[in-house]
Amino acid sequence: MTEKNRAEKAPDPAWWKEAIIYQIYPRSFRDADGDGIGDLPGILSQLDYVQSLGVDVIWLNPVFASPNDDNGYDISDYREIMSDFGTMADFDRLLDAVHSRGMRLLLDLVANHTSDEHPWFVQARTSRENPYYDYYIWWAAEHGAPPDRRSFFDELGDAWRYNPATDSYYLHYFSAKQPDLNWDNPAVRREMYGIMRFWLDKGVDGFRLDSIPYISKDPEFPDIDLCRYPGMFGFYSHGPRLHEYLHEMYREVWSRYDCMSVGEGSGVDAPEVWEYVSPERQELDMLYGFGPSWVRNTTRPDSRTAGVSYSLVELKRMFTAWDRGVGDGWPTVYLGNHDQPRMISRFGSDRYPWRDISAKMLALFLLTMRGTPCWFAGDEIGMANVRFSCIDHYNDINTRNMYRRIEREQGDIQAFLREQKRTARDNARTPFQWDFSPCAGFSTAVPWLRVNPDYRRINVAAQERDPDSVLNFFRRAVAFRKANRGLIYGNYTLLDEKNPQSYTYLREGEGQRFLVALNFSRKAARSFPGFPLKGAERVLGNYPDAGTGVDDELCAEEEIPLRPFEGIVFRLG
Ligand code: TEU
Repeated sequence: MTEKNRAEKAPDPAWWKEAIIYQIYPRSFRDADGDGIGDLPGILSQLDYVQSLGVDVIWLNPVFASPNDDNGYDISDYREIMSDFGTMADFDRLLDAVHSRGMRLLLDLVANHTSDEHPWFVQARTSRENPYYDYYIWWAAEHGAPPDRRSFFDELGDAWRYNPATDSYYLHYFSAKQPDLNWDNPAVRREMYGIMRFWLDKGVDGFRLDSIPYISKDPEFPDIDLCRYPGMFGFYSHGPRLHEYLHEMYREVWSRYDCMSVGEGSGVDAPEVWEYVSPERQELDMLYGFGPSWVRNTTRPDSRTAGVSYSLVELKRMFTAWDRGVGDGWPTVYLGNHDQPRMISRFGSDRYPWRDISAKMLALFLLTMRGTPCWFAGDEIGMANVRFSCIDHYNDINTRNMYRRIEREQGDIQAFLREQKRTARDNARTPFQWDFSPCAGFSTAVPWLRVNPDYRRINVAAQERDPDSVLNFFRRAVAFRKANRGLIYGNYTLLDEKNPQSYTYLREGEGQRFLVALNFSRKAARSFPGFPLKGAERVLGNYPDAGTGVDDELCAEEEIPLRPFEGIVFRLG
């Protein structure tokens, strides 16, 4: 099938295309047993709230047994629940309760690496003759120094760690406590498919697949072309047997269940996404890219006067390229998760007077785009970056190890701490803000990570009482998406590629036509869709006076005036 044909085929309906995914970081959602750490009974106790949002699928960050070097992304037993979070009985209760409310549950599976405390690795590292040795990736010391490979979290940046008992180095793309599995070993693949089936047999509805593009490694360990792959990480997602393994996974697991799979597309560029998600290739249902984080970290604002602190033109280009890149597959959209700072601090403004209005505008964006929205818990009340000022307040291994490295290299620690206020992952991991009580109603004990002090203003209890709150607007926008299939299955067309302040697009399909105009800046803007809006009806907007109905004055014009962070959805005649 050509790229053009792929893009033109109408999408087949599927429940996961119509779903809104609500991502819960279990450690931070709700602590039921008073140890300062969120847990499964805590999530269970708040399911009415989750259901009241109108979302359908809950994605839980890893809940498996783990020594928590990387908060559950280092698994020591794939068939057990992390003791901090509860027991298997708690999990079963949660799964039942989610299902009885008509929602579904996704688990987050880490298949690229295990914990170094996983029994496989404990065995593997004892001797080269151990049957588990080949479950991991090694470089024998007699071959000299291992080839240069970078690690995300290692204090020295090195992805190899020497293991005296075997006189060899093991590979770890993440921390030294997260050794990479050897997917070329068929026994490893069988184990992983067995684990997936174990949870699907229990009734879970699918998986988010962590770091999935990294699973295949070139056993020759060639030199990396750093011009093509600056930072090396893009190279990691282009292993020679990756698609063979994903197809095998489909055959062995996904094809046997009514489930969904969404991969973390780290290192994957838009033109390649279809290779993962095109239905005819039988690999994954969806993949989410890293575009939003690149945009924020690497690009300059389009214009100093635009009132946007990053390049909106680049953000639009990125979302549009991803939409096109999936071909006849299906996109996902998101602006924040547990690895990114809070979306409002990054793409809106968490400062007075823009906070609520920009949080609502970003909700309107994600809920009117084509693709399954992945919504990160807390964004529906406009939770913002905590901006810790001292290293002791951080928990994240990424921040702490980078700090140590800069300290060792006698780099600029203060500059690093300033930068972490904007970019650190812990910004998104602070406890969920339920109410006005100490610790924001998250826990009765000292929480594992400090609560954002703004909980005294920003919390669920306050927003439940206010019909104009971000929370209640989020609910309305969710209901609006659900009620209009054109917003789910309709095509997406970008209309104002070059405008540095506004993001305007058409959604057309299922007999409906919507025009969405969003001002991403803190200044008044004008959006030019390129045609007169005659007969257009305002159906949803984030300003309290936006109202609904046909706006004759506006509709005669070819431009839409937008107030700061204003977002409007029009139904076109
Ligand atoms: O992240 C994978 C990843 O590619 C990293 O770039 C990640 O974005 C990290 O935040 C870099 O700063 C996944 C998980 O989402 C992340 O939480 C885990 O730490 C990581 O895998 C290791 O399992």
